Amino acid sequence: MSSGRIDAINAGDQLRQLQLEGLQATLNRAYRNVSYYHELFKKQGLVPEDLGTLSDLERLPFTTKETLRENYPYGLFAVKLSEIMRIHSSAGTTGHPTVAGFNRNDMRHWREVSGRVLTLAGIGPGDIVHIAFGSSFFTGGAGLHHGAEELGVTLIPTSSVDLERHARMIMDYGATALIATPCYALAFMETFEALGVGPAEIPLKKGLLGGEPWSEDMRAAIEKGLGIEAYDHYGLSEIYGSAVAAECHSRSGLHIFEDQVIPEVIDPATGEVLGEGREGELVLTTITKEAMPLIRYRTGDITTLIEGECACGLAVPGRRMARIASRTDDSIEVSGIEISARMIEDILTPLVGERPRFQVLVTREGTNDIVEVHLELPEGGPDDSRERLKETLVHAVRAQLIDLLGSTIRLICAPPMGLSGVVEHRTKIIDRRFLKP
Ligand code: DLL
Repeated sequence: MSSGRIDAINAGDQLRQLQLEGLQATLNRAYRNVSYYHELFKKQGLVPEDLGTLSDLERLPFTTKETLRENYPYGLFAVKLSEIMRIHSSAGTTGHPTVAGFNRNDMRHWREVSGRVLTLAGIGPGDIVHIAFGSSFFTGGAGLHHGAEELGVTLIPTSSVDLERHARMIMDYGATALIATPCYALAFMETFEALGVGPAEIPLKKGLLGGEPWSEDMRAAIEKGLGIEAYDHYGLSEIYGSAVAAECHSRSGLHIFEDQVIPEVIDPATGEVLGEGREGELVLTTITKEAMPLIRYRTGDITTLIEGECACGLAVPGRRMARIASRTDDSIEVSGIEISARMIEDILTPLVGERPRFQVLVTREGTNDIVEVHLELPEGGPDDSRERLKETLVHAVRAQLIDLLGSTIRLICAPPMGLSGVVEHRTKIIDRRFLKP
């Protein structure tokens, strides 16, 4: 099977057959070679042969970050250590290291799908690609480095040089594509500005940005500031680094590489599998990875599977997903203190009831962080009682957050369903501190 070429696999029956074969091979491999998964099957009273269809996958429990931690570092490897060609690790978004191992076949797949990420963004031979990701332990850099080589672009691997050096290299070598995190792209904008180089003089045409959440506002600012088209791509170290899903020129969701992973979206609270069009936590099962297969791995990332064909018309195997808006463990550092969506929810719930609809917007004025909690007030009730509720809320949010953060806190109450126009997506926490107005 060739997993790299975009035209290799058609959607529909052919893809489902390929997924089923990949799933069965993965389950067998995990059951036979990974004691954690062997015990898990035993506990469920199952053997891999009992799972004969794709929907049977739902009969298996989830693998979580906790599982990775408990089996750190090599407990989930399904091949001998001597067969591992590469070890990568990530501090991830939760601060605990996780390890991923790749054998020769995994490296081949990884190379190919990384090339696909570039192809989807319209980057190919003739382009001069400046990779500003560190390409050591971080899978973003390593994967796209291989992918760029696979495609035969002109590659500039830079890794750890300072921003000014990066900017000068882009100018001197005439780089046409930048690969970086969105925050780094914003920092590039400022560096070019400081050097007195305007967007029209910067040779870059495309930016392939990912590795962290970024908003449409940020995309617009980066496109304007660097004079580029910016594309999103998504992945995680445990599964082919930066090459799990990527945007094409339609930029209407990210194509998930379903010849490599089976995606599910679940309700993070109940584990129930949700259909297309419903927002929840992305769960991935690998179907080609041999060294470290992962079954129903909870990514913690919140997204929606998108129904229907993409307007791009490219035969990318699989469905699309919405850009990652937030994480189940949504949290952010403000004034050195980590605040999470859960923390704000715990303050609001006793006052406005279960599952309050709110968003937290963090901005910066001078050196001061401003935290705005935008909250939809529940429907109904006379006006004066709503006013009283508002006052109580303001008091409670301030009292509990100001002591902690010492920053400026504002509570902004919106009418029911009033939030959608205020902030993009349904992200719970939005960080605009590093975005220039
Ligand atoms: O960040 C892999 C990567 C590198 C992807 C470069 C894309 C570009 P980890 O360090 O293991 O791997 O972090 C994975 O980062 O679960 C998401 O929460 C977040 N993430 C990655 N890409 C995106 C994105 C790499 N495009 C975690 N949008 C994931 C939002 C992203 N979040």
